[in-house]
Amino acid sequence: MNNLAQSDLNHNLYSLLRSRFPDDPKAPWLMTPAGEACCYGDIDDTTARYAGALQALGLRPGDRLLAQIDKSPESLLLYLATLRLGAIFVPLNTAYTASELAYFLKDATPRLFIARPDSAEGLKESAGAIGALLLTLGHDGEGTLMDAVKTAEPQSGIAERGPDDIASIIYTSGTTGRSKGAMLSHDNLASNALTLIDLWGFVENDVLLHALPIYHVHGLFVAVHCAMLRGIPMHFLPRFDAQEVIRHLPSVTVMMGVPTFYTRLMDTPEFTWELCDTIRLFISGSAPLLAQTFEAFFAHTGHRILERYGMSEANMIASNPLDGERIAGTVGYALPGVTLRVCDAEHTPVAAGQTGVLQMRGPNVFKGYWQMPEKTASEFTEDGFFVSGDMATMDGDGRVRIVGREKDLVISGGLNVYPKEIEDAIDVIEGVNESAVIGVPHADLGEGLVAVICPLPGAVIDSDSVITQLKTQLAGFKVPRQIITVETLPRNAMGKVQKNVLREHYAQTFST
Ligand code: MLC
Repeated sequence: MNNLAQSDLNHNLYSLLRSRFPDDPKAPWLMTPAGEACCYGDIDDTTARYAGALQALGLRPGDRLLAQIDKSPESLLLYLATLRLGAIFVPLNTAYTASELAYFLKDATPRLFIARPDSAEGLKESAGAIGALLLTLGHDGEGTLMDAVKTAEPQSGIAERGPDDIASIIYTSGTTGRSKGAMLSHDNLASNALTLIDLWGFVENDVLLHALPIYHVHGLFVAVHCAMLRGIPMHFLPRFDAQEVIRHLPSVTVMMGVPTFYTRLMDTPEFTWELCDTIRLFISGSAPLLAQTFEAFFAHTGHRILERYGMSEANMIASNPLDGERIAGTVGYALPGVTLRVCDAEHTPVAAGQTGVLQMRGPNVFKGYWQMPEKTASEFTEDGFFVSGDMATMDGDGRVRIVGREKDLVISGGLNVYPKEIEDAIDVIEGVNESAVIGVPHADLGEGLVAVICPLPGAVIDSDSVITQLKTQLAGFKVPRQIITVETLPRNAMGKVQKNVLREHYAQTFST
């Protein structure tokens, strides 16, 4: 196979994953809700066929493959085949609209763009404009990608990759409204997963319930890599659905989720203490787990949810302990091999218990933002720490508590939203003078988006029309759930909008 070779020194993550496949080829890997199973023994041959197709379509090591596809066994096999070829997997949230996608296509300049069959027609032009080849993959494995796989010559090698070669780019929203692609190397991903399987005590007879989306680090890297490095099966649900989760709970031992999963489960009458009999670990991350959710879940099930902390730029960073005390409102300790410090604005560590910005260094920390060297440089300190933008405290024994955000960011149902992007979209709507988008407490999503809009003199804002217009441009999770019209926005002496005043004022918006 061209440019592909096998070597013990190969840092290709696929090589590591394959080395951990169970000896029994019939060992189940993915189990679908329909009861179908994909086995570990089939992964290598299948990804060789996918890799053959991708290579025949022109994908080479270092090329980007952009994917906006539904969660399915085929989409996971596509990820593995892309790794195997040494190309860079760039997954995108399926909620992104065509206008959002146009940005990602232009920024990532992929060789191949894999889209869902029903959205492909509208994306042809954007793909063509940057010279990307557009193929389709549907949730049942249908589409032109599979047509290519069926006739492909298998490529059974594994591309030689070095430790710093990029395996995946994960787009994160940006404070300026422009999404940044966090470049994660093969070693970033491998080191993190190897740490986690020990830290969280994964054993051969574990079974993972996988209900997360696979376009973010939580579902794609943390969950999938942990399972595959221990060779355990995953119940692979297309999305979170409380009834489906409840149906599968008695046959699993570990579940990973965002806090919304846990609050929704508790709101479902069928979710009982007995249903959790086989579970050894519930893990939560991607958004703050409220102390009241932690306590209520313990009272409901006898389980103390293990809260951990991570971000796209560094995968998993800190975790409450498996065996020690899990304390609500804290994210535990730095992962082995990861150094954390809490610093002031001059990057000097503050005293234990004091608030500052959390900084991190370790094998998990990304290689920078795709094609943004200046942005990358500005987010690292001279001694190589990544400045997270999260405000934190650290106890004398190293236990970390996230207490706020330096950046103007909202986390809704485990998804990051930067208000600037939404404000930019609102401000160009007819009749709008200016706007401020905030996140306020929301029982289901943790934080819900509210847009506070100041109209031009004499103009009247129609909330429904604002929402309808925003939906044509922005993914649904970014569209405010409530629009409030005001005469003026509160400002400080410098003229800056006081979002803290707005957050306080509208804190009860979603309380019933
Ligand atoms: C969907 N909607 C949301 C939303 N998700 N609104 C706000 N916030 C969200 N997160 C909207 C849709 O636009 C739609 O609006 C309506 O809700 C129903 O859509 P749905 O697709 O049926 O939603 P649902 O299935 O209920 O999804 C909610 C959810 C999901 C919380 C289960 O968003 C989810 O799985 N979140 C997990 C995200 C995640 O994996 N994050 C990890 C990031 S990695 P309308 O108006 O059209 O009806 C990371 C690092 C780390 O942060 O540490 O892990």
